Amino acid sequence: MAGAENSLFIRTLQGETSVRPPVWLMRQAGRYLPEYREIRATAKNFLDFCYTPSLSVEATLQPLRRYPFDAAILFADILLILDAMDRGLRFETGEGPILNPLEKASDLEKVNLSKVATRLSPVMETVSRLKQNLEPGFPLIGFAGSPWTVAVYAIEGRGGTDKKLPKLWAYTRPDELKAVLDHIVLATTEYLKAQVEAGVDALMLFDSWAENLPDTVFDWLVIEPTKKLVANLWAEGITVPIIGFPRGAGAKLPDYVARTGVTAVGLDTGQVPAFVNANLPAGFPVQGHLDPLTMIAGGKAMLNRADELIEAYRSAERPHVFNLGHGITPDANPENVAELMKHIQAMG
Ligand code: 1CP
Repeated sequence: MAGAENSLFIRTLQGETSVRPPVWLMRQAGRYLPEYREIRATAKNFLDFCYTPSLSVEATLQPLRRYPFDAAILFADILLILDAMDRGLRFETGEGPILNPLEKASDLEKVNLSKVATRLSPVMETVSRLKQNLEPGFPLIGFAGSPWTVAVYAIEGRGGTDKKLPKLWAYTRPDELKAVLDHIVLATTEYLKAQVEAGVDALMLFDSWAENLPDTVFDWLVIEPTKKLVANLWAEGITVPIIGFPRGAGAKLPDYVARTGVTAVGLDTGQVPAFVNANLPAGFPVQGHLDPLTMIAGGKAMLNRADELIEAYRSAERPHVFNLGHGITPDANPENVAELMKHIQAMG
C-alpha cells in the first residue's frame, strides 16, 4: 500500500471508528457532473474513454476538485474484463453495453489468462498516473465486478436484464455455469493483482446482480466464487482491504460476511441498520447506504436519513464508510452533493 494506511478511509476499513465517517459516493465520477459530460463527448465511445488514461485520470479527479471526498475510485468499468476475455464488448449510444452472448463455458477457455492484465494495461497506466497526481497518502480504490455479476452480463450479452438466462443456467446447466464462474474468478484475480501492483489502496467487488436469488443458489453463485477470488488474492500476497458489495443480499448478508473473507461490506439502499448491527460481527466495517434518489430530492429527505445512518452505526461502535446504497444517478443535483458533504464535514 502506497502510504494510505493512515487515511481515515483505510483506518475505518481496518476497524477504527471516528468522530465523522469517511465519505465517498459510488459513481462519484460520471454523468451528473457537467465537466464529465464535456470530456466524455471528446471520446469516440465509452470503451475508448476508459482506455485513454489521460481521460480516465481526469474523470477520477473531477469530483475531488468539487467535494472533500475521502477516497478516489479508479475510473473504469466492471465490463472491461469481458473485453479482455474477447466477448466483443461495445457500448452503443443510448443502449448500454452489448456483448456476444456466451453459449458455453468453453467459449472462455481460449482466453489466455496471463494476458488479461496486459490487455487491460491502459487501466493500470491510469492507476499509476493517479497515484502520481493524488496527494501522497490519499486512498485510491480499485475494483472489479464480482464473478456472478460479470457472468450475468456475459450470458445475457447486454445490460439492464432480469437475469433470466443465467438463472436458468443455474437450474439446468449448473456445471457449465460453475465453469464460467471459475474462469471469471481466475481472470479477475489477474486483473485485481495488476491493479494492486499499479498502486490501488483498497479493492471493491461489485455484485450488482446479487439480488433476488434463492438462498440455496446464492450460496454457490455469489458466496463461493467471491470466497475463491478473495482467497486467490490473499495467496498472491495481497493485503489491501477488500469491500464486497452483494447488492440486494438482504437476510443473506451475515452468511456472505462470515464466509467470503471480505474486509468490509457495502450495504444497499434497502438494507436495515438494526438488522446489520444485530447480525454482523461486532466491529465489522460497513459501507453505505443512503438512497441515491435523495441526491435528486435534497433537503431533509437527504440530511435526516444521512444522520440516521451515521447515528445507527456510531451508536453500535461499528466502523462506517459513508456512501450511497447504489450509484449516484445522472440526474442527481451536484448542489445536493455539496450540501451533504458540508453537513458531514461539520460533524468533526
Ligand atoms: O457514456 C457513459 O458515460 C457511460 C456511463 C458509465 C459510467 C460513467 C458506464 C457504462 N460505466 C461508468 C463508470 C463506472 N462503472 C465506474 C467508475 C465511476 C465511479 O464509480 O466514479 C464504476 C465503479 C462502474 C461500475 C459498474 N459498471 C457497475 C457496478 C456498480 C453499479 O452501478 O451497480 C455496473 C453494473 C456497470 C455496468 C455498466 N456500465 C455502464 C452502464 C450503463 C452499466 C449498466 C448496464 C446495465 O443497465 O446493466
